Amino acid sequence: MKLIIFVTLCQCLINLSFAGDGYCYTKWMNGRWVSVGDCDNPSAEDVLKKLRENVAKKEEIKTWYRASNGLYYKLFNDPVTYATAKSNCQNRGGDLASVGIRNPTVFNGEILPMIKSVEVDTWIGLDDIQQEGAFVWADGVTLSDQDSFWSTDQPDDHKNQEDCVHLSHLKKWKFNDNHCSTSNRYICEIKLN
Ligand SMILES: [Ca+2]
Ligand SMILES: [Ca+2]
Ligand SMILES: [Ca+2]
Repeated sequence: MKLIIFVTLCQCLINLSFAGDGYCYTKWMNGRWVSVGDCDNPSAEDVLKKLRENVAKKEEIKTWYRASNGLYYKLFNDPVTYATAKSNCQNRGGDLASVGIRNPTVFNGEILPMIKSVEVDTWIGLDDIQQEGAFVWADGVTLSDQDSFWSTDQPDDHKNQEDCVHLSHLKKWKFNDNHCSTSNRYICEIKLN
């Protein structure tokens, strides 16, 4: 009897694992092991895996260019739509570049030399998707006249279809609004804590 209680106790301890807000454990029922308790939440193993992934992501960001404003930048050369560019940056923990673009020192001295290496248009984090004519930076700041570097006659919302902003290589890297579905390369910006 004592032996049975001991074995059962050991099995419980072995199978008991902390998961989310509660406990998830396996129990021998009707001839098979079944999961009992709070088993919907991620296991401790999953949480650890996620933590390791985050550390690896952070290490990767540290290989990016660190600008004088303390933020990290990387230019991605695969041509994608504005939405894809944005989500690719967000998946890495940042967004399309905004803070550094409206900082003349960082923009002219650090970002432009990076972008000028190849003459291709580049998405930045600026659009008027939410409200026509009201341009908002990726970090939520409203575009002001002070940080507007539009090329001549832009933004023109050509055919009422241009809501996403890129740096135009044909227009001396000034801003141009374009179709968001156009494929351009893009520059991400990330703040590491
Ligand atoms: Ca529009
Ligand atoms: Ca527009
Ligand atoms: Ca335009």
